[in-house]
Amino acid sequence: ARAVRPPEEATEAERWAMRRAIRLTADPPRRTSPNPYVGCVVLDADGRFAGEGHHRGAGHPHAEVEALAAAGGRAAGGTAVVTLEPCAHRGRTGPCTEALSAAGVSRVVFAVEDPTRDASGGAERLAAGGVEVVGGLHREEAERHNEFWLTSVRRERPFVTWKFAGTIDGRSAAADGSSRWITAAQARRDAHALRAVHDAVLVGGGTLRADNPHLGLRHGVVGEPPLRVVLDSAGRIKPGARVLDGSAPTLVVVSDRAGEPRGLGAAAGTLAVPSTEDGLDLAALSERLFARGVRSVLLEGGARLAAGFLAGGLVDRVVAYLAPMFLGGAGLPVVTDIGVASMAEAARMRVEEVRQLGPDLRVVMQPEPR
Ligand code: AOF
Ligand code: ZN
Repeated sequence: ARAVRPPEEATEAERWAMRRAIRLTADPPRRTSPNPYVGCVVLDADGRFAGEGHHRGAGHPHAEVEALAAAGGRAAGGTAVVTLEPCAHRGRTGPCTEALSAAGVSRVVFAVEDPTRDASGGAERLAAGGVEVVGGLHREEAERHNEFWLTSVRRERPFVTWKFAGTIDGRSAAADGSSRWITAAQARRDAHALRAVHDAVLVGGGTLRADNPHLGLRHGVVGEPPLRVVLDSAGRIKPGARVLDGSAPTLVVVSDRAGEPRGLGAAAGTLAVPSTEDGLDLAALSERLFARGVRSVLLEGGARLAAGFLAGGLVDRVVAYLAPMFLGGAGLPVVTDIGVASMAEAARMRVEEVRQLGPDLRVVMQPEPR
């Protein structure tokens, strides 16, 4: 097969089309999981705009098919510019390589290689069929727009964002347990909005019992509510728990050694995962959530669950809301023991962004590879 050409070979019109295709995947924001965000722009044989489309979610046509339909006969001899390598497989819908060939497209420009086992290989297939293929155009920007999906498919577990609110000395509550409020309204609203962009929200058993959280969308945040996942290794959740109100799907995670929790009715599904001496096996939990189509998880607490994810190398991003106050060593830590005894073992982060929200700081970090 002929090689895929480098991004330098893309024309000005194709660069413009790729920026537009990437924008199609972002505006308006919506959840497509377990599928990726994909946008496609078709240019005619003279390099003029002929049609565009984006993917609306699992079971819906792929972006290429939408864009080809919009372009109609003008696709023949033209170029398809797409944010993800066209698929070569028959999944819920047919292979886009075939749809592109059938439409008579003579050139395909894509941004990011498809990382899935099932669908990859489209670029080689198209090139072998005599279509000119350019890969890697605006790769970084396209990666950013599909970060959750690409990362999760590559790691075969969901992208995990750990969010916490704490004092500048890393405390999430005072010695007496009081924690209202550490951060001010603006930070709390911002934190809340993170729920709308993740597939699932996860809390541990301690938080479930202590806070009885609802985990839904409030504060005027619009969107599809995320799956509420609560850890309840011993199966002790109370039927009156607020996560069981039926307003959004809920999954109760139990140890495969414990019995099924009773009295949940239709309000929640259950997922049994293996446990270790430290509690539920979080790597196994992550894999199982991925298998159920969850591509991103917002980890909301508590300190022990965060420690498990952090120590297990299962955190992909940290969003810390830090209040300018001290609670001192008697306060409760935002994260419990992560097995670090020396500086050499510290869980180091790279700062991606720092912002002030009202009186508080918002620091976004990514773990350094260990
Ligand atoms: C999409 N939308 O626009 C493109 C995708 O189950 P299926 O048939 O929808 O196939 C999903 C896979 O197809 C997906 O994981 C990705 O590898 C590939 N391309 N998927 O959902 C699209 N172009
Ligand atoms: Zn496809």
